[in-house]
Amino acid sequence: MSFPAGFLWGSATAAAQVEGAAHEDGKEDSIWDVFARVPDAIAHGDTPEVASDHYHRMPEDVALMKELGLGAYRFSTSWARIKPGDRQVNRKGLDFYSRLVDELLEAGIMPWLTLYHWDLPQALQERGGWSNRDTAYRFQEFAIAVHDVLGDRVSHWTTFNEPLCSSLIAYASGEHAPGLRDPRAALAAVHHQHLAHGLTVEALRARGAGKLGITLNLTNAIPDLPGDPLDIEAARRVDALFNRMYLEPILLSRYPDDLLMDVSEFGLGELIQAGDLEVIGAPIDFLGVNYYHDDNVSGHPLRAGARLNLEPTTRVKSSPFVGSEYVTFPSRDLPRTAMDWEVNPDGLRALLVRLGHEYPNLPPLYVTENGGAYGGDVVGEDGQVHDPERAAYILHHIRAVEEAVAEGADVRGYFLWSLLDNFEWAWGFQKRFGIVHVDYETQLRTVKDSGLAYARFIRNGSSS
Ligand code: IFM
Repeated sequence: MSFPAGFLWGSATAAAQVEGAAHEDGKEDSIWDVFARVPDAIAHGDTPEVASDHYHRMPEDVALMKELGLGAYRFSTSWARIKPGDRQVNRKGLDFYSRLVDELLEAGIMPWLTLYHWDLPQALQERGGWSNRDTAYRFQEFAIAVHDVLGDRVSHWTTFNEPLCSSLIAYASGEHAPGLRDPRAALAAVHHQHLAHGLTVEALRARGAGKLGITLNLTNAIPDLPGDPLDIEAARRVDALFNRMYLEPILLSRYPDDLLMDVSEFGLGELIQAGDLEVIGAPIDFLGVNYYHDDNVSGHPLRAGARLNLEPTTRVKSSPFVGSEYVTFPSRDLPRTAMDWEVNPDGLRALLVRLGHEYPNLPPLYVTENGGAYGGDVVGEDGQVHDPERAAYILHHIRAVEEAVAEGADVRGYFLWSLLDNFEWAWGFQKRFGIVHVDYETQLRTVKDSGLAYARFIRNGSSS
């Protein structure tokens, strides 16, 4: 395969998913520590307390990354570890990241830092969390504290990972911490996270930070029946809510008009203060794209559900924002992962190409997450983990990125999700995304066949 010179090959994790040490060295509760105590919030009662124990095994994990030949490692910083209770800076917490960055640089791996991957300090949640505008200013302070210590060694700074999840899924669907079902609070969270992003880009830019960007999880919203007006309308609403509500403020300093009409009863317009959109649209140097699957959308859930033999309760989603019930994935005849997500590499190609067509001022793109959870990841008698489906998933998606580049998309890197098996949020530990298997009893790491294939690919440009 051929990729532009300097193309970055990496892997990614997030603090709450891998670190553990949830109450060590001054770290206080994040909203995920608290959510994990709510009965039935997380599958099997799993918690992020120990997770993949990366906090204690960091040097060993960096050595593994080196063995795999990774060029970059995308990790996130835990706000509750660094500014516990949002009071003072906790030196011990920041030291962990300082040691991690040194270890990575020593191994020749570029540190790619994400400031926020969903784990708000609980103390701030108690003051309203992201539905409180003040949280945006507290985030800017947190970002500055991290930059003051790591800015000399970290070149790439991502403000937020997937704000869609830490707003709508956290505040409206109730599936993520803090587990609320309040559409107004969810839209306030969207706007305040955007504001926090813009304030932070301004502040870090003024401090001479290297490259600044944000990571969005984007999708192609496909009308179930291409000519059906209700399906087309439902897909438009999903596209506005999942894609354009994030892309347009950040890239174009505006919310889409159709979105503002769709959600008018929930007060988004009233939250926007003079000057906010200019701050939010502060120029960025890269856009991170996380891609897992498309969303196949219908405004006729019963019809589509019956045609596709879907269980209405599990496959038909309703949303206060979409206006009517709609059907999302999986509804096409494609293979699925253990998350029941369709495997559709061509969706990644199409997304990367169309972003360049739709946003003329698009900065360079990085695929900051892509990967698959599969069942059957066990260490066999031969001491190996044979996961051919994941290996194929990865190589097919890499090929899709190559095709997108050939069609003109300015993609500069690919980060596989995830380096390690980890705490998959409300799914707990059962869903394994890692290219390195983690035995949660012993914390033993075993590189899976997919990890070996990715390493060969990085080395030779092919998996053989
Ligand atoms: O594990 C998550 C990650 O935290 C954010 N993006 C999607 C991954 C898989 O669900």
